[in-house]
Amino acid sequence: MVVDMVTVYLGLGSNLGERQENLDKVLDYLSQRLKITGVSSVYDTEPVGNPQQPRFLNMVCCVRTMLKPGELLILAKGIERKMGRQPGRPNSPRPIDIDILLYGSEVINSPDLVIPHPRLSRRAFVLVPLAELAPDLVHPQNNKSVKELLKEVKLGVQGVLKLEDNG
Ligand code: PH2
Ligand code: MG
Ligand code: MG
Repeated sequence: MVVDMVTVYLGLGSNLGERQENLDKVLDYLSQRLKITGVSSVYDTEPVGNPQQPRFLNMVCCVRTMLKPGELLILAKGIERKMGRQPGRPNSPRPIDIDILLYGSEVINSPDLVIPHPRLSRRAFVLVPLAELAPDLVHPQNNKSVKELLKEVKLGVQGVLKLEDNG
């Protein structure tokens, strides 16, 4: 039997409560439903968009799954809710945000799900950790590698600080 496993990159962010604990917890929840094959370092990052909110911890993880994009979105939203995120408050601080960055090389434009993540190419807090896991991965729409995309934003990068490995 051919099993349709897809490689997916998820962006994780937290800027409310115990941020590191929130990231640990979300990885635990995700591992109950998906095979996690890679995790980046954790970065302390300046909030983008609404500067009046607390700093984020951001990281990226790579998973392998048979879930379809819509099923994965439902799983992600369910975990966000379980971890106390209030829906419908787009730019407010959140214990956890799970973004589907890339789903294989699929391009999806539906009202509730856009993949690749539309702001992926200009967000250093996504590209820096993503480049740790997959520097040569090619963006299916602009055909640039993660490494190239990172170089483009790097000139203007501020406030993406790698947390020291204290384990
Ligand atoms: N997420 C946002 C908006 N701004 N800024 C940082 N540094 N990290 C995030 O995860 C983030 C953000 C919307 O989801
Ligand atoms: Mg987000
Ligand atoms: Mg989100």
